[in-house]
Amino acid sequence: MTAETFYVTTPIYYVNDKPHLGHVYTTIVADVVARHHRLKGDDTFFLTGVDEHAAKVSDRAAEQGLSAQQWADQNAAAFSDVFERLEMTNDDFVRTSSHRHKDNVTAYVRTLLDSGDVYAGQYEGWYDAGQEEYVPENKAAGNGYKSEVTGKPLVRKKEKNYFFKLTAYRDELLTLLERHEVVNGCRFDVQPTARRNEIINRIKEAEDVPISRTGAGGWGIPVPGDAEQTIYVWIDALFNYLTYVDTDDRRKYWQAGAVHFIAKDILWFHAAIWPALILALRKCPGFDAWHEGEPLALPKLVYSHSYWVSETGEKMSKSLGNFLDPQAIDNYVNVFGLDALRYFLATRGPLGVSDSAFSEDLFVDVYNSDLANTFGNSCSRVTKMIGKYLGGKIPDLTTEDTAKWSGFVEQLHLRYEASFATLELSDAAGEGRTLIRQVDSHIDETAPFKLAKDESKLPEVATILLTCAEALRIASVLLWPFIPDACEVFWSRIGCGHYTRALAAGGSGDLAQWVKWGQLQPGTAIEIGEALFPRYQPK
Ligand code: ME8
Repeated sequence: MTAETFYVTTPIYYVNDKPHLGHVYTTIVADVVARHHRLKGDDTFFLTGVDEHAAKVSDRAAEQGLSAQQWADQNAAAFSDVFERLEMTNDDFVRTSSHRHKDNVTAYVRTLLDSGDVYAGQYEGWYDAGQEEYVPENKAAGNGYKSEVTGKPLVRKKEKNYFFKLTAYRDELLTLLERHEVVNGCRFDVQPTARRNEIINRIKEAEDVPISRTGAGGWGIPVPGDAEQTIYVWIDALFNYLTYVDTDDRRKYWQAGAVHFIAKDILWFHAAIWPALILALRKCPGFDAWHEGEPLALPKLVYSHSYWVSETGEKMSKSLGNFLDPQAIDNYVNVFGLDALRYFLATRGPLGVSDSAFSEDLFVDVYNSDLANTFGNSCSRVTKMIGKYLGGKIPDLTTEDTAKWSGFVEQLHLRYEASFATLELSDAAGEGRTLIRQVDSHIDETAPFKLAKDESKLPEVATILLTCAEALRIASVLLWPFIPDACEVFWSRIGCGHYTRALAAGGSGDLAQWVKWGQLQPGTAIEIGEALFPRYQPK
C-alpha cells in the first residue's frame, strides 16, 4: 500500500482560562489518529493550538490587570505545557497572535473583499457573548433568548459589519453534504451522520454572516482597509487550519484534505462557514492554482463529537467550573500513568452522538479490566514463562502450523483499519484486546506450565510461547496509538526497539509489515521487567 499524506487538527482553544479535560480529550483523539497514520507510514501533520483574539480573553486580562497579550501568553503556555506533558505529537502549535497567522488572515480577507464575497453592511440581532457567536432569531427564540451552551441571556446588537456572502455558497455546500462524494472536484463530509443531517437543515436557512466587529480595543486582526473594524474572532480562528500550512513545504497537507476534530458546540462554524469560506477562496486568483496547479482543496471531514459530562449529566466546561483542571489530570496520570488516561479517554469518550459521563469508578474499572488484566497481565505471563522454561530467549522456529494464527491476525488487522477509517476508536482498540484474549485462551487451553514439567514436551512449550509472544507483539503494534509508552517498553523487552526508533519524533512506521506473523528473532533475550499496568486496588 502506498503511503498517504494526512492532515488532522483539533479546535484551537480559547486562552481565557486554563486547559481542561474537554480540550485534552479532543487533542488526545487527534493524537491517536495521527499516531495511527504515522504507524502506517503516512506523511502526517497534526495541528493544535490556541485561539487568542476573543473578547473574553481581553476581558479576563483586564480583570487581572494584565494586557490581553500577557494573559494570552500565560494561558497559551499552560496549554502547550499540558500537551507536552501528555506527550502529544502535534507538529506545530497555533497561536493566532503570531505574525504568520495574522499576515495570512489579512491576505485571505483582502482577497475575499476584492472578489466581493466579503462586503460592508449592518448587523442587527442576537449575540451570545460567552460563545462569541451571533445567534439567528429562530434559534434565539427557541432557547428563550438564552445561550444554548452557557444559559446566559443573549445580547441585542446593532452595528456596522462586514458580511460574508454565505448564501452564494449555500447550494454548493448542500450538494456536497447531501452527496458526500466528489462533486466538481470537491468533497466534504460531516460525521456522525446525525450531525450532517442537522447541519444540512440549518444551511438551508442560512443567511450571510457578519465577520467583523467594532470596539475590540486593538485586540484582534483589523479588517484590511478599515481600522475601525476587527475581523470576527471566529473567522480569524477558522483560518488557522490554513495559515499554519500555507508554506511551500506544508501545502501538500492541506491539499490532502484536512480532518477536523471538534465538539458539537462549534459545528456550525466548521461545517457551514468554514467550507463556504474555502469555496469562496478557491475561485480567487492565487487560490485557483494554489498548489502544483490545483485549486485550494476543501477539508475532507469535520468530525463532531459529543461532550464529556459530569456524573450528574452537566457538560464539563470552564464556565460551569466542573471541569477536570490540569492538576486533576496530572493526578490521574501520576496514579495510573499517561497511557491509562489516553486509553480511557479515547475508548470511552463521546465520539459519536452520545455524551459520556466521566467518573473515577469507571476509569478504575476500565484500567483494571482492559489494561492491567489484559495487556499487562498477558505480557508478564508470557515473558515470565519464556524466562522460566526457555532460558529467557525467543525459541528457534518450531513445528507449528502458523496459518491459523496468521489468518486470524490478517482479518483482525482489516477490521482494525476499517474501525480507524470510520473513527471508531473504541472498536479499533477492541481488536487489540481480542488478540490478547486469544493469547490468554491459548495459554489456558494448552497449559504450557503443565507441559513444562515433562522435559520431552519442551519443544511444544516453545511453540506455544512463541505463538503467544508473536501475537502479543502484533497486539502491541495495534495498540501503540492508544498506549504508546507501554508498547514501547514491551518492544524493548522483546527485541523490537527498532519500532520505537522508527516512530520517534514524528517518524513513520510500517504497520503492514509489522503485523505480519513471524517477525520475532529467534535467540533474542527477553526482558521480564515490572508490570506494565499494575492492578489498581481502590482504597
Ligand atoms: O470553541 N467534552 O474554544 P474552546 C468534550 N476557540 N470536548 C470538549 C468539552 C467537553 N465537555 N469542552 C470543550 C472554541 N471541549 C474556539 C474554537 S476552532 C477554529 C475555534 C473541546 O476553548 C471540544 O473540542 O471553547 C470543543 O469543540 C472545544 O474544546 C472548545 O474549546
